[in-house]
Amino acid sequence: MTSIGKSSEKLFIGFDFSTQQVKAIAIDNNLAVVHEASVQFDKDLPHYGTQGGVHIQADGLTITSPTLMWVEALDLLLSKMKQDRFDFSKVSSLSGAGQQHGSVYWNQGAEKTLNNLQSQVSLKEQLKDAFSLAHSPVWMDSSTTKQCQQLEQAAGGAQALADITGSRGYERFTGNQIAKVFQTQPTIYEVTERISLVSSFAASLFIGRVAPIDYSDGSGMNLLDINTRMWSQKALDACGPRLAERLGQPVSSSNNLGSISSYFVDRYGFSPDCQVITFTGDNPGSLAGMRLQAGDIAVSLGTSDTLFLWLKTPRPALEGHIFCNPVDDVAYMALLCYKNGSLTRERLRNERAKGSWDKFNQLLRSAPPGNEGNIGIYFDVQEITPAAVGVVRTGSDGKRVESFTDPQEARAVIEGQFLAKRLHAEKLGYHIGKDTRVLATGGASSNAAILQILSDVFQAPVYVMDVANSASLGCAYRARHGWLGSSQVTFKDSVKTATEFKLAASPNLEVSQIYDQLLVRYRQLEEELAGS
Ligand code: ADP
Ligand code: XUL
Repeated sequence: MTSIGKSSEKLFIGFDFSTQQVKAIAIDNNLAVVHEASVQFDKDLPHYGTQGGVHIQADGLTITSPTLMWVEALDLLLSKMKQDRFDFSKVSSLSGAGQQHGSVYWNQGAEKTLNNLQSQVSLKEQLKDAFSLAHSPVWMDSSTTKQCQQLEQAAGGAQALADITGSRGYERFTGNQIAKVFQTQPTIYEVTERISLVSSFAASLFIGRVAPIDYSDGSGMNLLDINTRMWSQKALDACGPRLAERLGQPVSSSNNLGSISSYFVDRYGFSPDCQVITFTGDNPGSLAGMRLQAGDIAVSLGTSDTLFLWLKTPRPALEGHIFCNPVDDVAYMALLCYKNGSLTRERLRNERAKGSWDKFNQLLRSAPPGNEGNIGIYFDVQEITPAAVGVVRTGSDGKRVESFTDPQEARAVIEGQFLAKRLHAEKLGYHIGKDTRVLATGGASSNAAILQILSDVFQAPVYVMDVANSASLGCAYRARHGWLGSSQVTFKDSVKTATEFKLAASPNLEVSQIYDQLLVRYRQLEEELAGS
């Protein structure tokens, strides 16, 4: 076997500590992927007994992952790469992402242990006493409703908290999780020397000291003031005493944290000059992987539908999240999640088109854009954006109707889903401009008829991209950008040579007014459903 990487080549690695696995993607200086590796928690580390990487406690609300599992996974991942003859000595820099919101509680003395890592002994062995809480709360946890209410109250209400931190109080957001630890396990809180996010925890392993939290992932905590990019004292005080010192100062997501710890040099053959660039959240990492630019919108049409927006001037709302932008320190990004995505589309396809996407697309094409004024909302399960459930249909006169014909129903579900995306994007401050590009990914992005409707509703061209592993790829890009020097070159320029996206649909400009009008009516209908 030959080793991976030409002798003169510079390599950059992006890691992703996600819910079910740890992944690594290495790229060369031309941004081409040269190596990929992963460790699946359930399969490769079965002794932790996780399912989907997590433990669900008896209350059904508390969801955690063993912190030491992530530590062991990193050594295993790097050993696998070493076995594959990946040449670590060529890595100029690395960065990474973590699942958002999850938190790690470092025990007293942990920083000292991190500083003195011995390369002959595994990380797991050396860090077995490093965590004051053995089980890290993760993003799936929803056990902190009380703490969310307390925090919103302290901030002056849900909207006031959103205005400061970018989001109203959310159970999975880290400030509320920390408040729960302080309230229910005060002795653990007391002995906790530092608190990290999953992202900054992973970076800490690489640099051998507790790494700072970055602005972008830090925005998923309900603690960072996204306007000043500093912790909000009001929010800190509501969550736990002397919290600022436990969190440390937040930093720009492109900060260079310095050289890799000698543990990795001696054990895996990294160069002592390998630089570690600040880690961030997986969604911010994906924004970098998709190379989103000002004005772009990324739509992932998967099991659930997700939207990322690049925003210059955000307007925090009660739905959706505003984060500081991971690749531009004066910009923002928004994240919107919709639970009723592909599964709802599939239900309608099964009911109206005998389970065939081809037949479903014929139905879509046989009803005109705007569906002659027929609108439907199909929230089969409790929706996140907005919090509502149920199915409603109205005809062109605005009156409720019980049913639609097959073509009307097919078009109503797709137009309704895209009108909802445009509505909530605009509520968060998004404006469709002449340079707007919609970047579509996920299972349904292979469907040309669906993408045409997306393009018509947003009145913007739709491009498709294969973004499997966008978070780790994005962090490999970020590693290279940080290494080039974020003050020397913009992120956008640093990824210019990456493969172009494919144009999949262009907007029919004649239908722009139809959708402007439909959007007003859709908004009314959604407000009625959410208020009922
Ligand atoms: P996940 O979010 O779980 O990673 P994917 O992005 O792979 O999921 O999307 C899976 C979904 O893609 C399926 O639920 C399926 O309904 C949808 N899908 C696959 N092919 C098509 C198609 N041709 N048209 C519309 N939807 C499709
Ligand atoms: C985002 C969120 C999830 C996690 C999953 O707010 O909770 O997307 O980041 O990894």
